[in-house]
Amino acid sequence: MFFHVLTLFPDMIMSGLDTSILKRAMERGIIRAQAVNIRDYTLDKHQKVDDYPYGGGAGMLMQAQPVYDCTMAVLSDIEKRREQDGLREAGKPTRVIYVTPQGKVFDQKMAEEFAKEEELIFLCGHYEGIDERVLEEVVTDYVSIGDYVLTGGELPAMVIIDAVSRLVPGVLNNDESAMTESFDQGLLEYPQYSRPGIWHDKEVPPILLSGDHKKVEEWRREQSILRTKERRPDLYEKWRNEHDRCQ
Ligand code: 6GU
Repeated sequence: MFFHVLTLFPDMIMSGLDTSILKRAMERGIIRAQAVNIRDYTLDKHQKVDDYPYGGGAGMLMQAQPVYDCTMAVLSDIEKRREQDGLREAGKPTRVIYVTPQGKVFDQKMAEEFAKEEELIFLCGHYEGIDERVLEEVVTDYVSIGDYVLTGGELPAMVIIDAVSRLVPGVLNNDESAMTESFDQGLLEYPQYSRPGIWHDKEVPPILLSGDHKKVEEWRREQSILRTKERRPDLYEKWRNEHDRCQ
């Protein structure tokens, strides 16, 4: 999986991805990432990439030209590389994801869809956004990470890259993969305990020490359901409808 992030703050992206599990995956060549500076594509003699919005209003807008040229350069690099690699996936359209609070809200299901791609392009906006005309021409997916406003698309792009990367085969080791269960069936993870058996007068639920694997599994499933009902009634309702059963 190769992530291309088009941004005015490339250092933010590269330093964000250069740690922990993603760093290990990049060193192993399982995932690749590059941050492309949109400013490198401006034709303005003062390197300007923004201007005032027509009609007035607060803030500045990113202009169409540098965003368009930057996107086209990355798309054509991808196509060239595919042709060199012996036409693998050649001609396949590459998704261009614009991260914006006006997008569809990102979830685990979307992460699974994105993980099927070989290359993903993220377009990060800043200021008050990007000229609508270039968005119409290059963007395939509008994606938000939740109903709040951030200063730019870099953190959302990194959030999505993290969630997608951990689904790419080989990125996680076995222990890490076990964590996948959280949203797997639309339920939250059950509570977990480690040593010591008693801490602050609190005992580990005795069933976990019983050695009865079937009972443990039943208990965990019950806890997942209870926890989802309590903490995320919206997810619980969805789970109940999808499983068409009562608890
Ligand atoms: Cl994707 N971008 C920005 N700028 N703010 C956000 C967001 C994205 N998702 C939630 N807030």
